[in-house]
Amino acid sequence: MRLLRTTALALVAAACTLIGAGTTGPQLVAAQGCRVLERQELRSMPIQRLTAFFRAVQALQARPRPNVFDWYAFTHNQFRVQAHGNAQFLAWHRIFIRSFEYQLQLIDPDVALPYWDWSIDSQAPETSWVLSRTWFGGNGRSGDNCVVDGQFANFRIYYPQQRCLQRQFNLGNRLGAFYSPEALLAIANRATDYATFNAWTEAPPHNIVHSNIAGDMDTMYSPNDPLFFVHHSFVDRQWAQWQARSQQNLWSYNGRNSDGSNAQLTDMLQPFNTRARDVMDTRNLCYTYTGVIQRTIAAPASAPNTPSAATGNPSATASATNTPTTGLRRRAVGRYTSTAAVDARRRTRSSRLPDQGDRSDLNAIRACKPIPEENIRMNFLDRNLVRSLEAMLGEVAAQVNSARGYVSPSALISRPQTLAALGRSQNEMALSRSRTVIPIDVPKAQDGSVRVDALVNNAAASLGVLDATQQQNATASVANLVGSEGARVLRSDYGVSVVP
Ligand SMILES: [Cu+2]
Repeated sequence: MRLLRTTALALVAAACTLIGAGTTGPQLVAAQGCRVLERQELRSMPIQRLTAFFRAVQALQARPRPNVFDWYAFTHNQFRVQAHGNAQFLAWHRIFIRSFEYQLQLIDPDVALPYWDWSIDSQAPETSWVLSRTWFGGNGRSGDNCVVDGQFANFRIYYPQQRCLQRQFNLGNRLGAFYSPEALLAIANRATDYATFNAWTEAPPHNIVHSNIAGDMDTMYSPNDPLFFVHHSFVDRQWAQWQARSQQNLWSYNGRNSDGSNAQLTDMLQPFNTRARDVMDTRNLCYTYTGVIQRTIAAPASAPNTPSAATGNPSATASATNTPTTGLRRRAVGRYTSTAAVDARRRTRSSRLPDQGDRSDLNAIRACKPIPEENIRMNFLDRNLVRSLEAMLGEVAAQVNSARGYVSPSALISRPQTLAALGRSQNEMALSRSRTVIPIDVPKAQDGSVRVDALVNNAAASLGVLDATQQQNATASVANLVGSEGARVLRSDYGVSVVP
C-alpha cells in the first residue's frame, strides 16, 4: 500500500515535469516551427534510420524511473475511458504517439516513428522480421513470459508494477492471423464517415494485434511494449490514407464521445491540450506517411460534423439497416456474384477459410479468431458491432480466396515479393530472423528481378485454372471489394495490380 502511494506520487511528479518540459500542447504542432518528417514502414527504412529509432527509445527507457517512457503506459491507462470504444480512439492515439515521437526527437531530431504494416505479416505474424531478435524480439519465454530477445530484451517495466516486459503469443510459438491488406482496404472503401472508419478500425483489426501478442500488449499499460508505437503508427496511417481520399474525409469527425456527447472538431484530447481539429492533418503535427499524399489543406468553412447513429455509440447495437454484413451484400457481393456457380463456390470457400494457426496453405487468407470477451470489455467496445464486423471481414477473406486469379500480397506465397517491393532483401531478413523461415519457392522473372505480376500469374497457374479473361474477372472482383482507391494502394504499397 505504502509502495503504491509512493509510486503514484513519483508519477505525478514525473507527469508535472513532463508537462513543464513542454511535451503536451502546441509544441507538438507545426505552428511552433518544425520539420515535417516522413514515417516509413520498418522494412523500407535505411538500417541507420531504423537503428537510430531503437537507440532513441532505449535512451528514453534508460532514464531514472519513473521516466518519460513510463509516462506513456501510465497515461494510456489513466485516459483509457476517453481513448477507447468511442469517437476519440483514432484522434487520441494520433496525438499520443505524436507526443512520444516528439520525445524521441528531443534525443535525436532526425528520428521519425516507423510504422509496422502487420497486414503484410498477417498470415503468419510470428515469422515477421519485425519480431526477430534483431529488432523487437519475439514471444516471451515459457514460465514467466519475459521478452528475452531483441532490442528490448530484459526490459523492466515500471507500471503497474516493476517487472519484466511480457508477451504471450495466443498460439504458443505462433501468432493467430491478423487482418489482411484487403480486409483493411475493404473497411476503408465502405466507411463513408469518420465515426464508421474509426469504429471499424479499432475493432477487430487493431484489437486483434493487441490480443494475439498479449502479455503487456493486451493490457491498458500496452505502451510499455515499444511494439505499441509502431503498431499504432500503422493504425494511424490507415486513417491518414482514408483521409487522403477526399477533402470530406480529411475533415470528417463525428460519432459519440465517452460521456455520450456528439464528437466535434473542437473537442479536447486530454491530457494533451490539443483539439481534434489540430490533429486532422498530420502535416500540422509535423509528419507524413510514405505513399500518403494529402492533396487538401484548409478546413472547410463549416466542417462536417454529423453525428452517427450506430457506429460511434458504445451502447448502440447493429440494426438490420446498418450491420456491415448487410452493407457488404448490398455493395460488393451483389455486384460480384453474377452467376450461381460463382456464388456456390464462394459459399464453399467461405466455410473453408484456413484456421488462424494454419501455416501450410500458401495461397489463402486465414480466418481471424474472434476478439475475446475480456478484451471487448476492457476496451469498452460494442460487442454486437464487433461480432458483425468479424462476420463481414470473414466474408471479405472468403471473397479474396475465391477470386482465383488473385493472390493477396500477404499470402505466404507472395509475401517475399511484397517485402522485396518494400526494398528489403530476402537474404538480409533471413539472416537476422531467429525463428523458422517458412520455405517458399519464389518465382522470379527471367532477368532475375522480382515480378509481382509474374508471381500472381504463377500462383494462378499452380491452382490449375484461368485463362486471361477469367483472371481479369477474378482480379476485378477484388478491385470491386477494395474500390479504386484501394486498388491504387495495393499497387503502390504492395506492388500488386488489380483491375480497377
Ligand atoms: Cu489505446
